[in-house]
Amino acid sequence: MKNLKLIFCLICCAGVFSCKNAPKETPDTASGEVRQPNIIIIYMDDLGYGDVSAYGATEIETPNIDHLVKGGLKFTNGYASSATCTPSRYALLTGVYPWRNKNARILPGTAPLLIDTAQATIPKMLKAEGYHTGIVGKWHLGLGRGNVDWNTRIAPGPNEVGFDYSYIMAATQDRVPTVYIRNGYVDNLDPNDPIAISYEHNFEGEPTGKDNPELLKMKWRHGHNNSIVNGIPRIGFMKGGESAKWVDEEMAYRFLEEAKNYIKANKDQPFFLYYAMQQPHVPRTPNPRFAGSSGMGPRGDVIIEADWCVGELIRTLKEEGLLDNTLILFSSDNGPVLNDGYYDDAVEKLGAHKPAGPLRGGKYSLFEAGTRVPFITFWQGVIQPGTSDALVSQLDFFNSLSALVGSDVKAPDSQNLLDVFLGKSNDGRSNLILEATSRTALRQGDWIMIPPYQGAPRNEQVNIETGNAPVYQLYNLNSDIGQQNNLAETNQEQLNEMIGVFESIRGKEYGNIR
Ligand code: NG6
Ligand code: CA
Repeated sequence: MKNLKLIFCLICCAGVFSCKNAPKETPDTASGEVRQPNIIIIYMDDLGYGDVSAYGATEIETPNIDHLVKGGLKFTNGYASSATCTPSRYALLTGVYPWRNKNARILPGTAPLLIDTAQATIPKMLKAEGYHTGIVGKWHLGLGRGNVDWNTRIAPGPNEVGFDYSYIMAATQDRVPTVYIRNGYVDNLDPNDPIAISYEHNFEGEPTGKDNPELLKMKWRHGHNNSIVNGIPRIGFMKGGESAKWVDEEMAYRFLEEAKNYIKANKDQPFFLYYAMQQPHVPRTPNPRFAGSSGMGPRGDVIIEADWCVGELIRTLKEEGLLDNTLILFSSDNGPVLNDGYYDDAVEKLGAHKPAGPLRGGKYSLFEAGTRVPFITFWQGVIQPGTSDALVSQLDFFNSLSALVGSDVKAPDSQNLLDVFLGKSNDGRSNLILEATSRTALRQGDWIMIPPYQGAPRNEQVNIETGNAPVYQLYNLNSDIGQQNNLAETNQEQLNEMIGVFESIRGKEYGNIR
């Protein structure tokens, strides 16, 4: 019966009926051939709105991501929920605004699991509809319940919130533990060389980036001066686990290989793959094959490397005969940053490239470049290629995918925009709360309202404008995408309306300085 429901849903989604009205149970149509579409989320780390040639980059070529754009839908108003990683990933998987969870902020590698194991998640919802579910890549949503023993099964983690299969890095490439974890177990761990991790203190005799600059092949600029792994200084201290440590320059291949294997192993059943790539987050460590390929230094090189990985993934789907039956959602967890803690020529070799495109700000910022990111939907033969300016958020993946597969499970802050994602409607969200380092703003229609916030207007470490100002900011993004003209004073009516909407969603206690 499940198959039949999905056949019906597929017909719906091809435009015959509205999926929203799809009955939970539908009569047997005897065909039984069409099956649930596979779903792949390709999620980049810190890829900016302007980092993709199909989004206007002229100094870097991303032919494979462009292929998704050319054959799919390019969203120009697609948002991550937050300008940093953990909150965006939390929102993506749960359909809950990250500011509802006070712990949804950049997590250390030792943080406990952020998602409640009783909470609804996309993989759980899909699993209940017959999907096999897998994650390959960056997790950064915490593991265990505190005081994790990295030498036994690490739980709860991805497998406890809905993933049948997981092959992850715990936090970020610049944070310990620098090991891969498969279904809760550190891969290639030698039990005679157990792992110990601390974010408070070093382990006796272990070199650090701060004290042993002679051991470094990459120099730290701010933060990142604790344990050294592969000549790269990290955030946090680690001892042991030598045989399990990743080789940074091989990471892209490792994750790609895992993603391909996952697809091949699960091709005979509907699957959901969350392919969370590590590029172009720091430390930027292109495989030698890609080193120097962009002429822009390691940041450009790893974007080209990531683009190649996307191409390989598409090729695998094609070879396995799955491309016509796979919905691909492509996006990034937050906007771009150049200096994020290492000297790696990202600024020096940037040339004319504009990682944020025409947008103001970047990672960590409440201005547009913090959260407006490349956002593409691709489903060969189902989605008609085009561009959509509908307002959409990664939050909306949950309810849209739920509608796609005919599930009753919904997430509170997610909207069913399936028709928008499939290009059958341009009717996106009417509004969206955006978050950046615990501050929030309201996007509504063409407008963005940023309430007054204390704090520096520029984050000097990363050289990015924060969005903080002592006054309300109101911009019309249709006529002023670069947020240069604050209309708060001249358009009081619009401002007041937006403050009202903002406070009705956020409440009055949202940390502003009025
Ligand atoms: C910051 C790190 C930055 C990066 C970020 C997380 C310092 C000084 N900066 O604290 O390098 O790791 O956290 O990035 O340590 S994110 O994309 O995972 O949110
Ligand atoms: Ca990120």
